[in-house]
Amino acid sequence: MIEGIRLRRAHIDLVSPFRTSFGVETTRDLLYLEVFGGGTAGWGECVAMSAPMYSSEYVDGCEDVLRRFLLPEVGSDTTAQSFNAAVEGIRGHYMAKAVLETALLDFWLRCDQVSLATFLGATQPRVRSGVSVGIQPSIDDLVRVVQGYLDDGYLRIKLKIEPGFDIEPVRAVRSTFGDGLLLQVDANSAYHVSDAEHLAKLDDFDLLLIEQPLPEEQVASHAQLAKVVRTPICLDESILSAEVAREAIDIGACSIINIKPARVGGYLEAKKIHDLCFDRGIAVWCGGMLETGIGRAANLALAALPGFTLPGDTSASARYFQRDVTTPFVLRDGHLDVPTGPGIGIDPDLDYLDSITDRMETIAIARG
Ligand code: OSB
Ligand code: MG
Repeated sequence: MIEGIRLRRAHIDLVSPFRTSFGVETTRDLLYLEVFGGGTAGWGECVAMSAPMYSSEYVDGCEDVLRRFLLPEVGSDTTAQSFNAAVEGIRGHYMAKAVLETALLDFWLRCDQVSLATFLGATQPRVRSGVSVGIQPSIDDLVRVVQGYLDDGYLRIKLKIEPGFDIEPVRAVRSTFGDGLLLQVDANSAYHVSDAEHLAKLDDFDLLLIEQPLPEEQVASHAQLAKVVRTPICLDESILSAEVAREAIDIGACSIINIKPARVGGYLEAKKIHDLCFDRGIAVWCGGMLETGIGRAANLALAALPGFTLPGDTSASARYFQRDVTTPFVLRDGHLDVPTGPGIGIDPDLDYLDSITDRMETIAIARG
């Protein structure tokens, strides 16, 4: 039975600034939920950033929505499934919903001694790791940074691009590292459909995909773009549910989907998107939001499902943090192991977590 929920706010520095077309991240502003009862604790990590630049959500906003609308829905026997049903009428706020869904899933799976990977239907013991490379001050810097990640063993490189840092950086990386490199780009919505001819210049570089070139709301424009650009289009920000995914696939807006559980309200919806894409022959891969070990563990469970045929952004702990909040995830032959323990399969180092915690509060649950 659930006895209460702890809400914890913390922060952790990134090993290097991460620049995208929407801004620069130097620190992760963290929110964790811990659903506890009977000596068991289930964990969730909120992926929202400090500011609403990737999407409209931001971490302080998530805390507000959790306190006002989501946490009051939790009673002593609330499951992830019953929670989702209870908050169906609350629009949006996917990342806020996802952190609570994950903590509930982790709590009950730990009670039942079942791993999240098994629960979701994972078929792989380890997953191939790619790495997302931020926009660099110069092309020389970029080539150096990519070299470092390849030396670490990453199996796929994703370059962040924006207008003014796109064709030439991609050309330089492709010509330096050769045709064998699995290479893709992510624009984080920085272009307009009128940039189609410009983006088609990327077709020369044999990229696996171009991720989210246009704004989130412009799903239909991606279908237009797909008629001009030969590089496969992958959607990230636009895909907010399995229903949106179905529509996007139906109109030809994407041939690949980046599944981020937190962007779609949690692991149960993420699994639905996986199943839909599996049926429709749409390749998927698991994205990331610079998660610490708590969020990463759960993403690895999902990434082990059979439809995840492309390497994800699920990188090792050392790519992000000097010291992670869990036992570090370490790259071995370019792969990360999928946790096998109950629930998300890993526990935070509470002494270390306490040392980076800014404040913590226990929230009483609704009765019944
Ligand atoms: O668009 O995929 C993205 C990080 C933060 C916000 C959005 C994105 C990203 C990444 C890095 O690309 C993913 C990761 O390594 O966790
Ligand atoms: Mg992306």
